[in-house]
Amino acid sequence: MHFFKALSAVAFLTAVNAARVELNWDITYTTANPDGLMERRVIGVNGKWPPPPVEVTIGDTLVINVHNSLDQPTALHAHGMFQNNTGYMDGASMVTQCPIPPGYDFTYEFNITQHGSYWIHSHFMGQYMDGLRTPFILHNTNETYQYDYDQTITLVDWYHAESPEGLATFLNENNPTGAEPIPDSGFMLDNANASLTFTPGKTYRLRLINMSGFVTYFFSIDGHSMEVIEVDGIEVQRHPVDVVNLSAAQRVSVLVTAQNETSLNYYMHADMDVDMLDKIPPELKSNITTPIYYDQTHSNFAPVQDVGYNNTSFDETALQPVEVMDAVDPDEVISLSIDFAVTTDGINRGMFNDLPYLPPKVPTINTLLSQGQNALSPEVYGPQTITHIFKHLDMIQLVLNNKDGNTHPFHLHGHVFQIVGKGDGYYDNNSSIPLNTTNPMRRDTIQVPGEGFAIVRFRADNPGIWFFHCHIEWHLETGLAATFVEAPDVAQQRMQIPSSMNDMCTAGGISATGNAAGKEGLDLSGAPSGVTLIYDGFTARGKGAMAGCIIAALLGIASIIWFAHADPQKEARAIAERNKGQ
Ligand SMILES: *[C@@H]1O[C@H](CO)[C@@H](O)[C@H](O)[C@H]1NC(C)=O
Ligand SMILES: *[C@@H]1O[C@H](CO)[C@@H](O)[C@H](O)[C@H]1NC(C)=O
Ligand SMILES: *[C@@H]1O[C@H](CO)[C@@H](O)[C@H](O)[C@H]1NC(C)=O
Ligand SMILES: *[C@@H]1O[C@H](CO)[C@@H](O)[C@H](O)[C@H]1NC(C)=O
Ligand SMILES: *[C@@H]1O[C@H](CO)[C@@H](O)[C@H](O)[C@H]1NC(C)=O
Ligand SMILES: *[C@@H]1O[C@H](CO)[C@@H](O)[C@H](O)[C@H]1NC(C)=O
Ligand SMILES: *[C@@H]1O[C@H](CO)[C@@H](O)[C@H](O)[C@H]1NC(C)=O
Ligand SMILES: *[C@@H]1O[C@H](CO)[C@@H](O)[C@H](O)[C@H]1NC(C)=O
Ligand SMILES: *[C@@H]1O[C@H](CO)[C@@H](O)[C@H](O)[C@H]1NC(C)=O
Ligand SMILES: *[C@@H]1O[C@H](CO)[C@@H](O)[C@H](O)[C@H]1NC(C)=O
Ligand SMILES: *[C@@H]1O[C@H](CO)[C@@H](O)[C@H](O)[C@H]1NC(C)=O
Ligand SMILES: *[C@@H]1O[C@H](CO)[C@@H](O)[C@H](O)[C@H]1NC(C)=O
Ligand SMILES: [Cu+2]
Repeated sequence: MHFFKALSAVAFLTAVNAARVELNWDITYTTANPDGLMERRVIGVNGKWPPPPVEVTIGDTLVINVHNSLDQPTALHAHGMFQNNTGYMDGASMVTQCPIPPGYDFTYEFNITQHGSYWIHSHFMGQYMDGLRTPFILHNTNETYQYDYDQTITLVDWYHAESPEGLATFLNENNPTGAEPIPDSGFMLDNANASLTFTPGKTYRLRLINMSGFVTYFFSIDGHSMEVIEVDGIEVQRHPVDVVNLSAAQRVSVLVTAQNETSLNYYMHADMDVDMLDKIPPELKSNITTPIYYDQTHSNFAPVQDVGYNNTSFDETALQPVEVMDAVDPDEVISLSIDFAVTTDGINRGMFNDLPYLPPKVPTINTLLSQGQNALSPEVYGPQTITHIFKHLDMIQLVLNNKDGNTHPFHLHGHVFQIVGKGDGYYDNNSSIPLNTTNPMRRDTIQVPGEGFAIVRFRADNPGIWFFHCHIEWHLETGLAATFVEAPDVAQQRMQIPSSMNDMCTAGGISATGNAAGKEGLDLSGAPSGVTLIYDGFTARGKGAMAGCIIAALLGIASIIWFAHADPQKEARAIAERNKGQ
C-alpha cells in the first residue's frame, strides 16, 4: 500500500511538471564582432548570434525543429546526453545521422533524464568553432545544493578565419608537423566586454562551460574562494579549489559566496594554456579578464592575483560523486594508444593504435540497424572506423596511453565513465600502479596527460553507436576517433530509425542502408580506407598508388564527419542547387 502510494506520487509529479519544450531553430549566417577586433561571418540561430541558451528540467521532452539555412550541411549534438533508446538523436554526423542538407528541415526530439551543465554544438566538421554552440542547462526538480543565483559562464576560443579555411591549411601536406591554427582571441560570456554583477552576501552557482575548439583554460576569481559541486553533470561533494582547469567540452559548477561589502570590485580570470600553441603570436591576449562588479559607480578593483595560470593544484581525481558508485572489475579491456604521424595521404593525423578514423559512406547507426546478423561483426562497419563491439551490460575498461607530448581531452558519447587511473608514463599489463575503485570520479570528457595515461570504465548498458574522440576539433578532423558499437543485438530489437532520418539521407545523396561501403553484406570494397602509417618497407609502386588518395584526401576524406571523397563546399553547393530546383 505504502509502496503503491509512493509510486503514484511520483507519477503525479511527473505529469504536473513534465513539459514539452519546443524550439524553432533556423540555422543562419549572421555577423558578429565579439572580441572587438574583427567583424566576421558567424553561424547563429534565427538571425542572431550567440544562439539562445537552452534550459529544461529533468522529465521534460526537448524538441528542436531545425531548418538549415546555411549553404553547407549541419548536425546538432547535445553533449553529454545518454540518449538512452534515442541514439539516432545524438547528432554526430555520419555516426548517428546523415548531416542535415542545406535548405532541409529536421526535428531533434528526446527525453531529458539527466541534470547538470551541458552544451549543444554542431557535430559537423569544425562548424561549432564558427559560432554554432550554446549552453544547455538541465535543472533538477530538487537541486542538491542551495544557492541564490544560477549563472552560466561560457569560455570560448575565437578565430577570425572560418573553420573550413582553418581546416584547409591544417589538413594539408604543407603542414607536416600538424601545427593547429592559433586562436585570435578568447572571451567569457560571449563578449570581450562582458561583466557580472554580484550582490553582497549572496551565493552564486557559476556553471563554467568550456565551448572551445582548441585551448584549455585555467579559471580563477581574485579574492573569492570556490567550491566545486558538479563536473560534467555529475554532482560531487563540496570541494574547495583556487583554480579550475577546463579543457574543451568540460563543465564544472562552483559555488561562490559574494563578499559582504561593495568597496571593491574583482576580476575573474581564464588563462589559456599556451603550452598547447605551437607559437604564441605577440598580439594574442591569452589571459582573459572579466570584471565582477559589486558597485559599478567606482573602479576600485582588488589587487590582481590571477593564481590560475599553469597552476597544478586542480586534481579531479580527488572529487567524490554524491551518488556513490564503486568500480567493479572489467569484463573487457580495450587498449588505445594515442599518437600523431604523417600518413600515406601526406597529412599529419591523430590516431588510435596507429590507424586514423575515416568516416563511412553510410552512418554507422544505419549500418547497425539495416545489416541484420552482419551488424554483429566489426567488418561491416568498415576498415577505418576503428570499431569496437561491446556485449550488452559488460563492464568496459579503456586504457588510454598518450604517446603525444600534449594533453588531449577525450569525450565518450552516451555515457559517463569512472576515472580509475591517471598519471604520467605509459600503462601496460605489467604496471603495478594501483587503480582507484572507491567511488572514483565520473565524467564524460577527460584530459589525458601528454606522455601519460588514463584508465576509465563504463557499463555497456546503452545499446547503440557511441563516438569516442578527441574534443580538440582540429584533432577530431584528422581522425583521432573511434566507434563503439554497443550491444548491437539489443539495439536492433529496441531501436528504429525514424523515417524522416532516412529521407534526410536520401535528400543529401547518402544511402540510409548498407555497410560502410554502401553495399549489402560483407563486400566492403569502396569503403573509405588506405590512409595508414608510412612503413619503411613501402614499395615505390605502393606509394604511387597512394597519390590518388592524397589529392582526394585534402579536404573531403580527411574530414571525419563528412562522407568519403566529397568536397564539402562543392557538395554543399550541389545540394543547394538541387534543393533550389525542388
Ligand atoms: C569594448 O568596449 C570598447 C570601449 O568602449 C570598444 O572600443 C570595443 O569595441 C568593445 N568591444 C566589444 C567586443 O564590443
Ligand atoms: C519519452 O518518454 C515517454 C514516456 O516514457 C515515451 O512515451 C516517449 O516515447 C519518450 N520519447 C522519446 C523521444 O524517447
Ligand atoms: C530536497 O532535497 C533536500 C536535500 O536533499 C531535502 O532536505 C528536501 O526535503 C528535498 N525537498 C523535496 C521537495 O523533495
Ligand atoms: C577550454 O578547453 C581548451 C581545449 O582543451 C583549453 O585550451 C582552454 O584552456 C580551456 N578553457 C578553460 C577556461 O579552461
Ligand atoms: C559575511 O558576513 C557573514 C556574517 O557576518 C559571515 O559569516 C561571512 O563569512 C561573511 N562573508 C564573507 C565572504 O566575508
Ligand atoms: C598571463 O598571466 C600569467 C600569470 O599572471 C603571467 O605569468 C603571463 O605572463 C600572462 N600572459 C600574458 C600573455 O599576459
Ligand atoms: C607550465 O609548467 C610546466 C611544468 O612546470 C612548464 O614546463 C611549462 O613551461 C609551463 N608553461 C608556461 C607557459 O609557463
Ligand atoms: C596555485 O594556486 C595556489 C593557490 O592560490 C598557490 O598557492 C600556488 O602557489 C599556485 N601554484 C602555482 C604553480 O602557480
Ligand atoms: C590542471 O593543469 C595543471 C597544469 O597544467 C596540471 O598539472 C593538472 O594535472 C591539471 N588538472 C587536471 C585535472 O587536468
Ligand atoms: C594487455 O592484455 C590484454 C589481454 O590479455 C591484451 O589484449 C592487451 O593488448 C594487453 N595490453 C598491452 C598494452 O600489452
Ligand atoms: C579515489 O577516488 C575518490 C573519489 O574521487 C577519492 O576521494 C580518493 O582519494 C581516490 N583514492 C585514490 C587512492 O586515488
Ligand atoms: C539505459 O536505460 C536502461 C533501462 O532501460 C538502464 O538500465 C541503463 O542504465 C541506462 N543507461 C544509461 C547510460 O543511461
Ligand atoms: Cu587532441
